Amino acid sequence: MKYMMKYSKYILCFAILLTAFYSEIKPVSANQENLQDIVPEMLGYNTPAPFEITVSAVSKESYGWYAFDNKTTSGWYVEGRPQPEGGHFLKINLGAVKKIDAISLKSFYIHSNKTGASIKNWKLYGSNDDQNWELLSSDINPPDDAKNTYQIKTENAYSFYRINILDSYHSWAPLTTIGIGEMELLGEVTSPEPEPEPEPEPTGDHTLLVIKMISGLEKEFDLTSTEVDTFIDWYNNRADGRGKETYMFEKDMKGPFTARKDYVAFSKIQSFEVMEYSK
Ligand SMILES: [Ca+2]
Repeated sequence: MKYMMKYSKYILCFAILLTAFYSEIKPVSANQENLQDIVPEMLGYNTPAPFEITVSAVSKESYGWYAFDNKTTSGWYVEGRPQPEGGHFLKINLGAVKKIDAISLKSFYIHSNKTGASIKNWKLYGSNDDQNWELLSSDINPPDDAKNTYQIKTENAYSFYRINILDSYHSWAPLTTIGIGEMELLGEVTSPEPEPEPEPEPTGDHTLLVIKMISGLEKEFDLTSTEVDTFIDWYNNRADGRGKETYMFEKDMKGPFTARKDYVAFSKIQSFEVMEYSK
């Protein structure tokens, strides 16, 4: 009872400390520090899997996936084409439903002056069936080559995201010239759940030692392999004339006893057998 009182105090102290510690940790709302690009460096339209990129058109081998290849010198580019309804688009299938909190856009520079910026009006959509699309955000990208980030205000998560570029700073209606140098879909990256510790392999963990005495009596001991090794060492030493005549086994006790010891005399042992088993 005395010990219980003592430990209760420690448990109470620990609980208070734990409460104090956790009350300091507040849920963090999405901000740019813990947002990461959920699209990896793309090496092709569908490499790596399961990501898949499609575009409305391409000019001069400036492929759609160049907007996700992590290189600002390359980009998706459409030059002087008629504009389809809703504008030229770049679409990515993430292969899994993921919420995004922001996007970043970097213009693909057509010319080295500011009239060559390839993104002006844009609209971002999300979908889970590639048919029904929710408008998530739209804005005007400034005519510069900086990476601009835009917050997305939606609680919905999608597997398809599509950006339509409606205009650039380098278009002559009715033809449009548009492109994206780099684009990021930014979402909160949660660390994966830790893998549960594997169950220890039970094989060979426990060993049954059966000692046959000269009297015909058999004694069985449920031991760990280390305890069996200790016994065998004693037995071999004793056979060489070293060590004590008796070996003591400690047994787990049920009942009012504080300990139970079993003594086996070397000279009374006829043979013994060791059997490993799984629990
Ligand atoms: Ca690029």
